[in-house]
Amino acid sequence: MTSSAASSSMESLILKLHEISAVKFGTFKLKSGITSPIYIDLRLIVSYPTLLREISQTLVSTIPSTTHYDVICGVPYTALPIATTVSVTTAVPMVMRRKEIKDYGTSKAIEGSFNPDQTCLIIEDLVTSGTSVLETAAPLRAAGLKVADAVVLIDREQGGRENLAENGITLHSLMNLREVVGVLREKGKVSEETEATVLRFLEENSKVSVPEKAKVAARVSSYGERAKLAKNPTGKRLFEVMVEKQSNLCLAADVGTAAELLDIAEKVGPEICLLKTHVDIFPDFTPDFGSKLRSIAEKHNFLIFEDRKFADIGNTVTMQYEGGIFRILDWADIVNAHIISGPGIVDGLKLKGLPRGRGLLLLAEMSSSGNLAKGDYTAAAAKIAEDHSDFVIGFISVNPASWQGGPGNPAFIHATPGVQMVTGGDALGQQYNTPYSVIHDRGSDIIIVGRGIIKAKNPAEVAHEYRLQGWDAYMAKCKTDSI
Ligand code: S5P
Repeated sequence: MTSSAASSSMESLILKLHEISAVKFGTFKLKSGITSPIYIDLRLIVSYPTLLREISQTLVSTIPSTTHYDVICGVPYTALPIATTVSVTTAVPMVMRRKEIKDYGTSKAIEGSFNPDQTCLIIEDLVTSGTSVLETAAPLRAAGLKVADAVVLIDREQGGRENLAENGITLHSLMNLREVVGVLREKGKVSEETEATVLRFLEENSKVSVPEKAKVAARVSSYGERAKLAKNPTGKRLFEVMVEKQSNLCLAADVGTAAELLDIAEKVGPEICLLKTHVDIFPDFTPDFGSKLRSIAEKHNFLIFEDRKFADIGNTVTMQYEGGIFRILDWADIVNAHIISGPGIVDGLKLKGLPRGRGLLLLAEMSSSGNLAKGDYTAAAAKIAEDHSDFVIGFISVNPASWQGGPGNPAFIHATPGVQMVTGGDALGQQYNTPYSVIHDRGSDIIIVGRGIIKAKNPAEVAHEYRLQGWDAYMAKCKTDSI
């Protein structure tokens, strides 16, 4: 399409969108919390099939001819009819991303047939920060598809383009808000004053690129720098392993037997910095389990974290840590503890653990819905950690960016459970966030992934994808730091 043809079809679209009230002026509170003088609601277009076809055709002409794609995927829900129309008119097959993964049936995140090495173009109606596009790119990439481009009808110019570029996605947009309001002003549809208000809003909000929380999360140092700050040898080692393996992935290996655990540790070992166990679920636990797991950990260079969640008084936990059938102290580099019983629990565990160079994570927050670890409780965990920074290496946390003062002392590691490629939960209260959101927006350092990996057909492959996503989110955060 020539540029004048392109601009006249853009003009015609803007006028039609205005006519059906898909473009509104007034005072609107956006999802991001900011108040906008302009609001675009493209959900309406399903009622105007001719317009839907026109949008789809114009959108296709926006994609540079050099852009290669084998399949397309619309971001649910508004862009689904657009993607479908594009697919029907261009005969390029479509795939669909499920917003919620069913825990029955096939449990697929991506519906449709495709080959894992194909390239997928993402189609979106409106981009603000780019978060929705990223949420769709994640499961597509996890399924093996390459995602390098996204095409959008309207770019709100609020950081989405930059955010997507940081994640390897080039954004192609048909128009931006400035153009929308410019055309409407030119055609006498809005007043000069309204145009000025919108332009002023865009000026003032052009840098709403990352959520406020992410800025808090974006603290200075890299994992490598932070290794130097860690006082505990295991905490230091963990940071170092993360850098050596470019991995901030912890596998929650909640499999049925010790034999299965050793098997998955061997397979997924190259991808992870940490392997988390719940040894008390194994019917076949034997005293040589620890040494077997340690030799796999040495071979693949990862640390071992027994998720024992100690909760008793200091004296009792010393015995639970060292004794019993499991003899956790002998083989687990890291254990964790609730602080419900007060700081004595840390003293107790430290008594046994510190001489062996072990480390402790405190449960400052939990991922399950309705949990009570929040507010003053979380703040108390942070304080206990500071008082025992020789033994405490960090926290199990969920949203350290929201803590007062953010994730805090960079010597401490934040590890976050409740991670899958898509947000959602299970039937028993677990709540999931994406790797990007956990590392980049919520200010954590390590993603703890269980069923997202162990229930996959090929756990090693999926773990690889989680590693890449976790690491990319960390790299994106490092870039934000240097701004
Ligand atoms: O708050 C928490 C703390 C932990 S350690 N929520 C959690 O889910 N965990 C653990 O993380 C939980 O015991 C399980 O081993 C893992 C999450 O597994 P997934 O299958 O839901 O990813």
